[in-house]
Amino acid sequence: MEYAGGLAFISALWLLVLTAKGSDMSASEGHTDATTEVPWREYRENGLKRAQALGNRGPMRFDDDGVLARDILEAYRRTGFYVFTGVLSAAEIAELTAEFDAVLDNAPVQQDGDVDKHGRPVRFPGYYTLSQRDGTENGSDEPAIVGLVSHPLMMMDSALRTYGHPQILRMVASVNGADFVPFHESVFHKGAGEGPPTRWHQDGRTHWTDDGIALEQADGTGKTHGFNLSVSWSHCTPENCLWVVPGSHRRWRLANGGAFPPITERLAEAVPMTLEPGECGMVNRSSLHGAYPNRSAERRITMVIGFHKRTSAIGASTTNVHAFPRPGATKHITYSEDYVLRRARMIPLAIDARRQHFPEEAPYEYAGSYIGDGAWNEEARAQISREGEEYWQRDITL
Ligand SMILES: O=C(O)CCC(=O)C(=O)O
Repeated sequence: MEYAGGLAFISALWLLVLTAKGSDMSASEGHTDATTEVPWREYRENGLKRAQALGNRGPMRFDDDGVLARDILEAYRRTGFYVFTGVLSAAEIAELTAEFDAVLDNAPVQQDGDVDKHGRPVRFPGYYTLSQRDGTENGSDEPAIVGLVSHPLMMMDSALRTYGHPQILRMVASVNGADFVPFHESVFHKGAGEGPPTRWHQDGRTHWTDDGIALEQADGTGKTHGFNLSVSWSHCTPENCLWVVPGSHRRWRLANGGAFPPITERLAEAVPMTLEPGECGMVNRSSLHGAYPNRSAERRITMVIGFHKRTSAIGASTTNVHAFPRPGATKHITYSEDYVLRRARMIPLAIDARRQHFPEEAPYEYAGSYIGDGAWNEEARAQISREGEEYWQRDITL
């Protein structure tokens, strides 16, 4: 998940917004793309077939020692992504959707505005990424389209609780080690008929050799860029979902002056990562991925959360594009232990928030260390959202 317009690397979402109106590509039945001249229907069916053959989809299964089944880890490491089915309950999805719809209803009418379409003050004015509707001018009264909401853990208790989901965190520990640490969180909203594309990109920018070979080894050891977990609250179809190029996480396309293809190009080797509500798509941040503009009748909502190996984060020097209210800014940074452990506090806070809401569920026991109090209460809520000290100020781009 990469949005900000960095120097060598321009963000997915930022460009997504910038290219949304300029793109003439439509992921709709019968359309023929100018670049590939493959009819959408054929491209979609081929993609679905190839996705099904990858063997990287199914429920979370754990061995007796609590580690994710070996064949799941193998398939994730081979293909660079994995779809977990049946993770969130319908009741949890309903809570997420209701809270998110309230966040959308309170969106600013224009980027940088602080009033919503009802004339009410926006609660979190700096956190929305908007694009203009086709055919409207900047500054028109027509509300702009919300493409992304950044830092949902601060605005939606349901999102915080999902972040503390015990199955998800057990899975994360299997991939990143028991002392895993956070990355960043946001909600992608691809509105029906008007969802902007996400351009083809690889997120990882830090742990490559000079020639663009992944420091992450085939068996998952070595420094990694972590993964983005798209937690789906909607039907993610080939028309509106993320597409991934299997196996592309081993080599960085920007190395040696390389470039990413434009999203107007239908990559023959890409496959759609379709998701039903409650399913989760884990994508290695080094995988090449993107989404075509959503011209379908169904909106797509995915909350992207992510985690890193602690050893890949502490001491890493890189360009951070996530520790800002919304995409668009960058800063050079070396992550200290203090920075990382303060951010890691969001994990026990989320677990505690979830324990209070779902008392009958066995909570995850986080084995990593963190700085701060892990009890979720009104004081903690105030601390993580205090202006200038918000928890996301320590997001960890790698
Ligand atoms: O879901 C999308 O369209 C973009 C998500 C993304 O770029 C990511 O997960 O890295």
